[in-house]
Amino acid sequence: MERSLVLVKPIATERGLAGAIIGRIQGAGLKLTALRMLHMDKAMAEQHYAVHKGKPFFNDLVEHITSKPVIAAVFEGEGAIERIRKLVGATDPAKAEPGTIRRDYGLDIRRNSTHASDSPENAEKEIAIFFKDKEIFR
Ligand code: FUP
Repeated sequence: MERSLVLVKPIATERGLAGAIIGRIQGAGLKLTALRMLHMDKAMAEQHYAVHKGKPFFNDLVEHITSKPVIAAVFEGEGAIERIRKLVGATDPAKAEPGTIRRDYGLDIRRNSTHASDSPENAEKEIAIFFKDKEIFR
């Protein structure tokens, strides 16, 4: 079974969209196995976005993700990563397909409402940043 880490970013948590975003993923048949609301600090954000360190948008990205609380979730299912990435849509909401989460709820490329893991390796790394093993259920 594959696992994916999903973050409802500050802009979407603040706008009351967490239920809708999590509901879409559950509605597509993925199993919710962990959930928490937290305010990420800078160290946590830099760890989560480590692959983007040094890129021009890195500081703004860290600033947004630490600006207000996020909701972190683990979903499990066959092919979970690709299925969730499809539901979430392209990074830039303006380029995301109609009916995707980012197209419907994102404001711009940085405030695109939702993060979803892009590979099994990254998913496991990201899940470990947010959850202890005993906090994930099956
Ligand atoms: P994604 O995997 O779709 O979340 O996209 P990336 O890993 O390429 O980017 C991670 C985050 O960086 C995105 F959610 C938004 C932000 N970003 C920018 O702010 N500007 C860019 O040009 C690219 C990404």
